[in-house]
Amino acid sequence: MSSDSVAERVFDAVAASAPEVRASLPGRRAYLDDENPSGESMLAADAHADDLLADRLTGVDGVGAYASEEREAVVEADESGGVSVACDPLDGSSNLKSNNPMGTIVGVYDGDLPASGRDLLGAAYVLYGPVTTMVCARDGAARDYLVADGEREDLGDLSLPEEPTVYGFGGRVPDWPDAFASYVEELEEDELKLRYGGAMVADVSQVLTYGGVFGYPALESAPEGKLRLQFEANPVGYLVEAAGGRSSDGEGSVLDREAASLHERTPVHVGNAALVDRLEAALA
Ligand code: P6P
Repeated sequence: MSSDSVAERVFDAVAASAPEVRASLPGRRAYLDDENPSGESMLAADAHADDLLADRLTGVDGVGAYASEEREAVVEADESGGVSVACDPLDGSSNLKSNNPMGTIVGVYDGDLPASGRDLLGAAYVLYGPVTTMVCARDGAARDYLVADGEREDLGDLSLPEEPTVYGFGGRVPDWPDAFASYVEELEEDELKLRYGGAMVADVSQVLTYGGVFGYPALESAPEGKLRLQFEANPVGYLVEAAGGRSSDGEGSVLDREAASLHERTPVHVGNAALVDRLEAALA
């Protein structure tokens, strides 16, 4: 069975689940008592999306394991062996209260987790915006889709625009290291516009649509940044690189970053190659 067919089947299962995830949001805006493995509060919507996707994705032929930001350990599927799917079931769920966009991120890894980004066979995100869209990538190519009634409608190849226009970075400005803050000042002088909405998928969609750079950098108070390597940085880095851009943990592609534990965090920056190159030069 070709790994591509498994990756495509995972993408189809995520698309098929999208209407149910979206429909589940209105009634699940309350916080649960428990926290996720990263110590963050969990919404009822996080738990529901995670349970739904775990059930669907462990049922995909060729998937041997499922892991998510919301679960301490990897869930073994019935079938032994096969690919591992790493999922952020509801990325940016804190946007639910303010009714701003959120997403679902998946990475399809060839092997056990935690894995290197170079082990990715494919990656995708769903964006729950005014309409539901999806970006999928495998074999070095990214494609854009509309998701209607759980089906992917192909909108064609996705490539980063040549000319960047937007940027968005997480963390508080006073908590940015000086070298990073200076880099951002230069972007402003280059007339890039600030676009930051608190959900990685939505902010990366701005970058893929208009060109630019998104990141959650290393902070003085948190040198590892905030975003998770397995569930956010690797899959999104893979997508943006497939769309002709670059990813970086500040030194090199996030896909090359050593994975020591399932829930580890990493600084991550993605976007037009020239802007990411300049970032690495600024931090060197
Ligand atoms: P902050 C959402 O919680 C998330 O993991 C990403 O989707 C998003 O980019 C980031 O954290 C937002 O973090 O500190 O701005 O709330």
